[in-house]
Amino acid sequence: TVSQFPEVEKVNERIANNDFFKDVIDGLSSQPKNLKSKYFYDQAGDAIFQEIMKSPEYYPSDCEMEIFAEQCAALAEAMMCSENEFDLVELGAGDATKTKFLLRHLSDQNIKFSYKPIDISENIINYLHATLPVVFPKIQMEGFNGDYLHMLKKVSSTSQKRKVVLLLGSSIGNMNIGEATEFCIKIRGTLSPGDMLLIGTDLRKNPSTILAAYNDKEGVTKKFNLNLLTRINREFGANFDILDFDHFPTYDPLTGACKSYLICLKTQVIRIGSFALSFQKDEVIDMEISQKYTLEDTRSLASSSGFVPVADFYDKKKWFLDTLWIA
Ligand code: AVI
Repeated sequence: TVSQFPEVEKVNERIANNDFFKDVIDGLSSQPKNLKSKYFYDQAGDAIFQEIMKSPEYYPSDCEMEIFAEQCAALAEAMMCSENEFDLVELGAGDATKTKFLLRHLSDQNIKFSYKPIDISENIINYLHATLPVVFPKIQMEGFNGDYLHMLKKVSSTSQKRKVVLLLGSSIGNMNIGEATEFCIKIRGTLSPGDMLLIGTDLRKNPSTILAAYNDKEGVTKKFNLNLLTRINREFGANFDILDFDHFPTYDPLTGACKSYLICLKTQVIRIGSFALSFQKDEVIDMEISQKYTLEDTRSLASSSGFVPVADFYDKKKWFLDTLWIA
């Protein structure tokens, strides 16, 4: 049958069996309402995240950049890079800005390894394949496009070499402690004794400094959160008006949980595909957690997921920690 509304047909076709759609409907039908922050990163979201990293309040990327810019020799030594040939596997490589410092060091030292970036964005993997061999002609690289754990399993099943896995940028913070533990257990499950994991965590510090990083004056973080509503409008023909929602970040210094919510400013019904979802005035949508860690938190994450910590790398302010674990 030919629909009278081909646009609606197109949307319906796109949303059948779509995980993003299912998660949106599930999340917005739950109490409290929630959306998964992993969906922030469409093309516009990627660009807004770049803007966040340049904002004066958002310190985590600068801190970790400093660690990579200044401590590559120590990192390489702790990772035992000069021993047997190994695979350097990066989960969520992005444009590898920080990792390039390590790649430069390893390449200059003529250390034998393969760089295996994994990213959910095909664009990113294509970009790395096009650019890295030009900058680092001596380095072997093979990119993998897909889900972190699936691709890590694939890397493990296709290479017998020792693995050093990078999970940078405090990505682990976008899971609560329970999810982070489960995730690290799964990573451990793909690794063998002697393999390593370097994990970037944002540390607890003055609560005002943390809160400001998620409440920048320019409103970039607000735009980042609202962009997910715009994405839902575009991909599923929904009718969110972003002016009806406000950004509300919180930080609890007792638990280290930094959270972002969107607040609905009026009672309304939002249509998404064939669903009609009620929103009350002042109702919140739980959008994102950015968990902040103590050193002890990282230690218990390591031990509950089957790793042993071997070295810690801090920036000068001790605001960020890259902690290296061995399986
Ligand atoms: C990607 N992730 C580690 C960022 C963070 O700090 O949680 C995402 C972000 N959300 C708001 N600002 C930055």
